[in-house]
Amino acid sequence: MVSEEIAGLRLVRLRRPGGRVAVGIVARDEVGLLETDDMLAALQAGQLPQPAERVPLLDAEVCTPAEPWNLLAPLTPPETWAAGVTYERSREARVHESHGSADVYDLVYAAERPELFLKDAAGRRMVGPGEPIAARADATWTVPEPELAVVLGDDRSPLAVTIGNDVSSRDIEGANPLYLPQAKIYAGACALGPALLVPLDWGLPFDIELRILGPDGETVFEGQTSTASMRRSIDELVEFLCRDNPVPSGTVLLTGTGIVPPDGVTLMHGQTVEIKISGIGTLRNPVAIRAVSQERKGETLRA
Ligand code: DO4
Ligand code: MG
Repeated sequence: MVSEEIAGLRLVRLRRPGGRVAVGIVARDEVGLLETDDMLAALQAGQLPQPAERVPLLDAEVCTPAEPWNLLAPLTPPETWAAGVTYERSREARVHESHGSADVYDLVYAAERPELFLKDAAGRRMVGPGEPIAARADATWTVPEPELAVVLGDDRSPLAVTIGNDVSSRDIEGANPLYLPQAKIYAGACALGPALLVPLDWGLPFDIELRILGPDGETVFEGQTSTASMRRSIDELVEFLCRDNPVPSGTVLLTGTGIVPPDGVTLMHGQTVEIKISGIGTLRNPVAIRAVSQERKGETLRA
């Protein structure tokens, strides 16, 4: 896919071992650190100050900083919501995984009211760049969902975009649409990052690419789409989300997937998921399988 680079301000959050967290402005292959660790405050400030310190980027696409700095998720949203069935490809996949028994997906695709669900709160189930996303121990079919994610400000207007991975258990969701929260909400089911982009032109479509890589770096699946194929606008999704709903500042809204891997593909231990969105960068996460002890008392993540 030929990606048109989307211009705008690109921001990341870095941490130094031992504590200091700083918001930084990405400029080519370095990050200019600001005095603040508060991404939301930086986004809402009218004008940003000159960076006080510069950190080289070893890889500007995935935003890997030089040591001793580490990349963090760009923010910890108080709430993360997601829209569903906003692309024709997602509508087809839902009808297929439910063995054609549920027409709710056809109906919601064409309806005035979108599907919206709560994906996470306070970052409890969210990971940042480089951290493991997870498949549930009781799921047999887990897929990544690469989605444009929108950060909302005080007045609930879109402040910035980032990349979101709405990792989902298709077998659980396909068994019964009422199982959707269990298919979508569990530890490691959401990834955000690597950067936030404040686009100069909010009207331009974003190209989205997904790659699932095997343990030796081989491509297991790759696909592309564009937000130009999305049936609904960002403004429409935000308006529905905020209707009679006290959505807090810093909330993130994932806007739905337009890329669905074929039936044989399920996320497995040792794989890596890469999602690239033009202008934002590439979000890369290894896959872990959640291992539950026989008594289901304790659980651990194998990454
Ligand atoms: O209806 C199920 C959710 C679909 C979804 O998450 C998506 O389309 O991205
Ligand atoms: Mg989704």
